[in-house]
Amino acid sequence: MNVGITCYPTYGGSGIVATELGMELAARGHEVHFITYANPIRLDPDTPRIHYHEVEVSNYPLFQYPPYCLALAGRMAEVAESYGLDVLHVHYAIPHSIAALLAQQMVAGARRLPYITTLHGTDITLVGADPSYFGITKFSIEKSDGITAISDNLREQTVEIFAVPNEIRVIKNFVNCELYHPDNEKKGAAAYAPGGEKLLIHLSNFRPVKRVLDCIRILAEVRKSVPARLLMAGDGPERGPAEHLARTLKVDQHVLFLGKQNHVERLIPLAHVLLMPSEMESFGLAALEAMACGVVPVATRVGGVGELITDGEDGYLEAVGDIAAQAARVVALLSDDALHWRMAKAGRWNAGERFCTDRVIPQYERYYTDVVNGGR
Ligand code: GMT
Repeated sequence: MNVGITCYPTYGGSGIVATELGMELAARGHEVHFITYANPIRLDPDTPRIHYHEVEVSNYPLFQYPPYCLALAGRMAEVAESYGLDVLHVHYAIPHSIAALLAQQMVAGARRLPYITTLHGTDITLVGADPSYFGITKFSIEKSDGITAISDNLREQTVEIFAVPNEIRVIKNFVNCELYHPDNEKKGAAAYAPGGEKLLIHLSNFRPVKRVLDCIRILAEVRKSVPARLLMAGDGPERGPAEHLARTLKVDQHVLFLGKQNHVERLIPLAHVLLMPSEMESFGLAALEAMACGVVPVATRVGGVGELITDGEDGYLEAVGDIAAQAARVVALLSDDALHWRMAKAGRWNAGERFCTDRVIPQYERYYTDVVNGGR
């Protein structure tokens, strides 16, 4: 098939899922066309059957806001006509879904261009629910030829918030278990923990919804009983406040702010525990990547996280903001090697059995076939 993919190319779960999906589809023989404003961060454009089409947004003094959505729609239509796209697959509803609808109408005289919208989370729970975007988000989702959501929870939320009558197919996040795997030796950890301390890791876009400050508070609590250090991978608006809090709590010597990382699959396996104290998480891709690497997640009981982590078996789920409870779980894992080993093994098994690419990519392929053939 000729598949067009649009996503946010910067750091964020939806862009990562879209990029990895495109790479996997190309490996399976599909021609995959990324239509984005920048090369997606984990995309290697030299990969066979991967094509990258940049969306250029020209500015003009009249525009206070350059009309990205229009430039995107125009580019989607051009690529669809030039390369004979069978389907457009957009990740994150706003504004990609409405751009796809415009592109579909632009090429309607020449070809049928069905589009699939994959909902990732904040496009429904936060941004889409904002009154200024609500109507257009609902409209563009309902006009989609296919809709997928990355968890049962997100599907339920979409129905509850937007009363979408269309079928929403749940296709969960996935991980490449060959690329993401445990490193039992953890030799590279010495670079981050020269004193042999155990490592905690947090990965995110440092948005308020991630509760990044909680990671610092948890580390401060954990260090009262176990010498540990914290790797903070990513960047965003909460980084400055987190750095400030680390100094205030006198743990700044034990927190390493690494910024945006291109190869998290090399970094994650060095840690023992992943902290994911989010306010909301429709699935929690970072926790899945950690589990594939034998790193045990200590997370919050929100959204779709319970569809991935079985509390007490392959990770822990605690209440949002309950620092004491999350820190106690981390301390237990860092002080009991047998417990850590058992849970890490269960997590790796869960990731491989239920969420590896081999299980999930065929679900997207089947859905493309259904949508292209006219069904939903
Ligand atoms: O978490 C973010 O802020 C990024 C966001 C995105 O759309 O890029 O992530 C969402 O999509 C991920 C991939 O499908 C999910 O694993 C995350 O749980 C989800 N984030 C939220 O729901 C907050």
